Amino acid sequence: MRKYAIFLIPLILMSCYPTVTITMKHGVFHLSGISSEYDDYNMAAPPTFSFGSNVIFSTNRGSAGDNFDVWTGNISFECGYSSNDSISVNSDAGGPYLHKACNSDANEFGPIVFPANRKQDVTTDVYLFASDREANGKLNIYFYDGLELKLFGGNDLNADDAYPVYDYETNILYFCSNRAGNNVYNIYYYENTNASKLDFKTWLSEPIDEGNIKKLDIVNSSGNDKFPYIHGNYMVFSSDREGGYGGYDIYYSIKTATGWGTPDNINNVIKTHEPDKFDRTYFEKMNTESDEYRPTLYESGDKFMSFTGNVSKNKILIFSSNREFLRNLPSVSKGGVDLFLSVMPEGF
Ligand SMILES: [Ca+2]
Ligand SMILES: [Ca+2]
Ligand SMILES: [Ca+2]
Repeated sequence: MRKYAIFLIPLILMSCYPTVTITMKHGVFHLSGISSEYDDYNMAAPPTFSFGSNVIFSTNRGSAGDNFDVWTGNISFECGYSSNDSISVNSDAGGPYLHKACNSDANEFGPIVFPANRKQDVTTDVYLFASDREANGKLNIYFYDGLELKLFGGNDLNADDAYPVYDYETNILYFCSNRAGNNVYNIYYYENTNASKLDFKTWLSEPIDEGNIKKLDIVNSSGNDKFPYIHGNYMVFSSDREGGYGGYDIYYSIKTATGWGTPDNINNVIKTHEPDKFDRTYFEKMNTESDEYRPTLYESGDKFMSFTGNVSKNKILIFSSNREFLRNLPSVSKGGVDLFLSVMPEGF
């Protein structure tokens, strides 16, 4: 089948070709181009997912498995010429994230960018990640403010803190930590009550009264609750709590006027929203008996995608998993933990 790279679509539309409506079925795509035989985790992309998006992720491929670094890469969508063609997803690894202050001989996990344009007082992008480079081997959250690397002021230096994400609507920073003991992770939040007064980067780095960092009890369980990520009124995270499909599963919570709702296993979304439109030729459940880690959620669509029918109604979720066999797919895992992309069903 003849395929056209997605960036050609606007040119096609401007010519005498008929309008193309891309039907983006929900399903799970193995990001085989960017995954490696080593472990590939923690991908993050800009909030709105374009036809082609630059991404950052964490991988230990650069040291043949010795330690994790932040790498760059990209993802692009490709569709067929007619509306009946399904979409495919291409991905490529770039290389180690170039700013030397970020990567070290220790581990770097959970990179995320707080883009400058999301908040008035952030004039440059802020890069965050977690690293265990201190002598005691504990994970702490670091950020690079465009000039230098700084420690997040809310780190507990004697515990593991990682996976920060900022909700721009409510000015709340979420992250996970095992500071409560027993080596179990919970999700915490820290409200920015100085959002209108204090420079964002100053706020991130200033020391925090530990009492201002609170557990988000509605989403936490007696198991590990990790990798919070906010998109609009959705929080997605992973947990190894009782009642899942095995190991870590992805859960979601929806925010209403009364706060975050009780989380649900994300496999239930499929049953709820679109039971008849399963395409088993390439669909695979998001949560499996293997582990599903660090989900991140995006709008699919930019100015080019918005006119293409139901594509703009979908959200895109990226996660990583150590599943070995990709059911109903021609490929198998590259090895270790690999990266996956899921197009969420309409209505999610
Ligand atoms: Ca490293
Ligand atoms: Ca699982
Ligand atoms: Ca891998």
